[in-house]
Amino acid sequence: MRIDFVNGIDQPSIVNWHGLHVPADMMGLPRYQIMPGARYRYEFTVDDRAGTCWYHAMAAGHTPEQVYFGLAGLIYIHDEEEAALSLPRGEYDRSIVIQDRDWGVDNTLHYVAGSGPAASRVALPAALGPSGMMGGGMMGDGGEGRGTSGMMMHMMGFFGREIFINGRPSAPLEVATHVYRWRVLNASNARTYKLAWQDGLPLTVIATDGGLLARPVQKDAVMLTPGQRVELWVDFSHDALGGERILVSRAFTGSMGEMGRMMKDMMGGSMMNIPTLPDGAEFPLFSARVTRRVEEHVELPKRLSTMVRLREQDAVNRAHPRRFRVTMGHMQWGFNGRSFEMDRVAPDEIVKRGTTEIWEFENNHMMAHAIHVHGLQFQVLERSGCASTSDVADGYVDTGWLDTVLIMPNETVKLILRFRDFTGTYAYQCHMLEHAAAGLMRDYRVRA
Ligand SMILES: [Cu+2]
Repeated sequence: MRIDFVNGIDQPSIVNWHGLHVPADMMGLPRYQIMPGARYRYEFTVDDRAGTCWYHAMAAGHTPEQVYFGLAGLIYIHDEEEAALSLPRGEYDRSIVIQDRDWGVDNTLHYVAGSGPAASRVALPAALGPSGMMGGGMMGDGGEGRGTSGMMMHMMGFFGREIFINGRPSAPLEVATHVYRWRVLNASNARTYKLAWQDGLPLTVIATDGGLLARPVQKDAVMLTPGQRVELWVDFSHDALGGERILVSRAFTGSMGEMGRMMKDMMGGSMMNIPTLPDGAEFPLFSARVTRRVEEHVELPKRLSTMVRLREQDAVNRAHPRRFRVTMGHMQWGFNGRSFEMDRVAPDEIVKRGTTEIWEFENNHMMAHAIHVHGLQFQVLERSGCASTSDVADGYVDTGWLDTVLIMPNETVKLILRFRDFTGTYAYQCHMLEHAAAGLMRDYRVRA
């Protein structure tokens, strides 16, 4: 690929290729961000499996708002293994990008930013004022325009009241009596979805972040956290003309946890930035309406791809997995107590090229996180903690290649990763974009 990125906005920016395995200086990390009017040339070879990746803007301090206002899109990768399958193609291969948004009073998109002109200025309830729990030292570092509302959003993430599909609010999807391949991306800033059909029929999953599964799996619901993709096999071929099916996000517990409830109680739940559509609520996403009859049948393949499982015994650190604990201090998120620093890698964030490692991410916090490792696809070895018995665990699709993984409160997930070939400095982060902007992002280095 050769891509020239020209920065036509009035902020620094760069484009991150989410999920692609490319050299570190082609990843589009904040240290490569360019100024307004400048140009960055990407040149890399795509050697990933077939699948659905995406790209989005990154910029120190500006990632959440740039993605929110639209700087994101999908990348489809095809290969021969996929081409040999009879999967739905052309108009039957569709992208479904899910995002939550808020309208401002002037009917434009509204984002309660942590800084800049869009920052909301709301009155501080006494409990949250300078002497309250969110006050004190935390208010000092914000600079112009940063209010409590912005600070809280940094910690919790943005949760919009309205669901947009492919950039449009409440637009029904018109379908034919045919089988579809739906490539579903959660491009929301912070909201996790529990995808399910309203009528209770199971979903047929054929792919995750890193491409096709070995074989299709049926799920009553699928958890999709920010940054993740899932591909669904959706069969409308026996549906009646005029019929309608509704995809919903089912209720789930534990994501916002105590923190969300506490803040909601304090602020009455009605103010800007306190979600009126809480994370984990049940709500419809969109409806698919059958408007056209076609006679063509496509059979669901029994086998989809060759899934190479990475083996725990091949990991160089199998006796002592690398541990990353999500931490919080001084209104900053962090991994092991360290927040994002441009161009800084700690000694325990350096791995060796050509090795396989086990990384354990531990979340003892009251909020869920979306752990994303840049530059590769990994696999889940195991999970432990309370979420493994909750109403969320059934919705994990942990059998495929992933680049982003949901960890619920009090959950630990053990990942296996292979650092194949490129050396250089990559990143790992929470893909709840406000969390990353508030520190939950670090670099890791692959050395020769
Ligand atoms: Cu997070």
